[in-house]
Amino acid sequence: MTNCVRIMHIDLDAFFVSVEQVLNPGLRGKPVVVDGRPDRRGVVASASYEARAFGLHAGMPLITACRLCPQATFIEGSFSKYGDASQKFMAILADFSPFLEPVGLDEAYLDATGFESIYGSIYQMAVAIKQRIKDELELCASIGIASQKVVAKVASELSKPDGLLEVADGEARSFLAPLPIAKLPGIGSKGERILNSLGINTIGKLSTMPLATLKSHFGASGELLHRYANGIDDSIVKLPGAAKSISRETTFGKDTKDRSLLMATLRYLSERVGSDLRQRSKRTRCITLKLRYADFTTITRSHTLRQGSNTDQTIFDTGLQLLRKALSPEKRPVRLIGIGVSNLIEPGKQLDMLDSSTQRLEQLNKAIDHIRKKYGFTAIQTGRTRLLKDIFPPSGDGYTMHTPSLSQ
Ligand code: DCP
Ligand code: CA
Repeated sequence: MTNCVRIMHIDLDAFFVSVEQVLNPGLRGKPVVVDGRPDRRGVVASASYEARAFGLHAGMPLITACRLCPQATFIEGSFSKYGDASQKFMAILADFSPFLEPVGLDEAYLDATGFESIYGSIYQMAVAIKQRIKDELELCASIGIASQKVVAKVASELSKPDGLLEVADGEARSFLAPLPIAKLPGIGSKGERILNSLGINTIGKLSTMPLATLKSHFGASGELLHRYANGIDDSIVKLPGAAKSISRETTFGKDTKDRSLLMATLRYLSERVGSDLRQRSKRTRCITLKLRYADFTTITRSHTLRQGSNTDQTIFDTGLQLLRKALSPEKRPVRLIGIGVSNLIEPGKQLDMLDSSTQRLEQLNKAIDHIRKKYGFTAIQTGRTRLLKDIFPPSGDGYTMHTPSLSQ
């Protein structure tokens, strides 16, 4: 048997509601709603499938939910319980494969490539995972299996609730083709409207749209949509937490003395590092700039922060100070620039000590991460990185640089 890539996407059904139903079995099989997070009062966070039959869904104003389904039980969320359940869920998955990428609380990707020999088949492995989650947590998980992360995600979603759906290697495109475009990650309600107005309502139709047309409507993320619609996604299952440091660097096509280009590149690389740092839920205490001059001499300069930080702004501002100091007055041309963070710490209790402007900055960074995750990295650009648009071609999820900035 050939060992093609097999990725699972595992997602718990009606997560918050199901945890409440485990704690209060009287609520099982009934329409139940958990209220929104503290920062999003007044909306449905999670609705049981019985409540969904009445049209209720996450994000719906509670007032509407009450009107559509007055007999539902409305519960105020208790977030520590969901955190506990999430930890147990991830621990079960980690027993099956160490190649695990948690996404949020109730979702994860698992690289199961080569595990056929242990479980008979990947499908059987998924059956075993679902069974353990049911036995130990009394929760239902839906699982999609495919050769690409994006297809596995679509499959798990489609299989809900309590589902299991495998898309054979090589079948991704034909599996996606008949589905409505809204099923494709990356297409929000606005994207759906635009595509519908162009007469595109299935992923199959989307897959045959000329790339140029997609790019004219969606910018750089048009390329990502094109790839997804065609079942192409070579992103790997990323293990979190393992890194002791995170860095990004790039070599310029032509050695440069141009300070604005150096600054713009530094900003972009800082944003890449910042986003990775936040994804790993870490803060940094040490920021390091790396420069290689045209004659290949390489220098690194570091700065230790008094307080841990995870914002793009701190990484960039510190990097910029180091850059200003490092650039020699006679201006030697630069061949490579890089920025890294180390001395990584868990956020812990430090958050309480942050002043309100830092907290606001962290919120902003999180919001940007969210949009970028949905629409691609270049969907949001700072004033500085826009300069890069003229120099590097934006690809689906960032700028294509001569040296992919992927050093961890
Ligand atoms: N969540 C939230 N606000 C939202 C969406 C979700 O607070 N707008 C929370 C509550 C969910 C949990 O995140 O229980 C997981 O989100 P999902 O989108 O996976 O939704 P569910 O798990 O509730 O349902 P599904 O069965 O569709 O996965
Ligand atoms: Ca879920």
